[in-house]
Amino acid sequence: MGRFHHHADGTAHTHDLLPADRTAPDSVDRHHPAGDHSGYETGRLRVDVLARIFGENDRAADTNRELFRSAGVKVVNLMSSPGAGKTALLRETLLRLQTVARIGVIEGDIETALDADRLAGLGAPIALVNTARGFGGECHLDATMVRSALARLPLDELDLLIVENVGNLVCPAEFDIGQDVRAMVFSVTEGEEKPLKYPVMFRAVDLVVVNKIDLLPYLDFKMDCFYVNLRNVNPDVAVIELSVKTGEGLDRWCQWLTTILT
Ligand SMILES: Nc1nc2c(ncn2[C@@H]2O[C@H](COP(=O)(O)OP(=O)(O)OP(=O)(O)O)[C@@H](O)[C@H]2O)c(=O)[nH]1
Ligand SMILES: [Mg+2]
Repeated sequence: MGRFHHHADGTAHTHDLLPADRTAPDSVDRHHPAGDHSGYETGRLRVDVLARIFGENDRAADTNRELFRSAGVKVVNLMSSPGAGKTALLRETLLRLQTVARIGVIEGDIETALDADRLAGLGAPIALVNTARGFGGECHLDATMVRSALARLPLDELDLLIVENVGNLVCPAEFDIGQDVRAMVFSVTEGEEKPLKYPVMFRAVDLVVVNKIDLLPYLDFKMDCFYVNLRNVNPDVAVIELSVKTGEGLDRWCQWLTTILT
């Protein structure tokens, strides 16, 4: 039987019992993914289960990649811990970039259409994936879940597809969804040590958006220390500091997105 995937809040998921495909980014040691899979049994069985899960996801991600390539759409996998500002950033992105590029969104959440609703009415097609509906309430999107949303998007008419992953600083980093680039939103309210504590995520991404800099005057957050920690786990990662609330730095984010299109 399956081993449970225990979360800090005491809930558990049967990660290894679900049929969905999963994979890890190249930078992740697949035999010892540093996600919170501590509930798995150790030893040979654990290795076999994870290898099967990630292998199946790899194949599904390759299928997605081919679909994206033939449709001529670039894909961003946008990740973060809950509440870092992914949806807020996406709202501003749609408002600013809809005239430049045809953007679609896959909105990933365990439950509710709350975030999808926040992005509605801005001219972009939105496909919601609730992992609690048919995907065991998983704490991340995997390639099969993303694939399930593609039929609800006019892929051929899009230039850019942004996938808002489930808010979680661990698991989403381990699953390839067939994206071109991975980006994460990091909020300064999370603390400067987070790259050291959650290295898999910070190592997996091409860009770190440092959000909520409007709050810096009210926090003890040490930006210098954050950069040291970040460079420690991912020396070459791009960084954009911004505030979705004030708009500061949003032009650099939009510029980064448009460079993906070329
Ligand atoms: N002060 C401040 N608040 C922000 C900023 N960006 C987002 N927020 C707030 O942070 C909260 C969470 O933002 P969301 O956009 O819902 O975050 P999320 O990453 O989409 O959250 P999940 O989808 O639940 O993982 C909201 O109350 C936003 O208004 C910012 O730049 N500054
Ligand atoms: Mg959100």
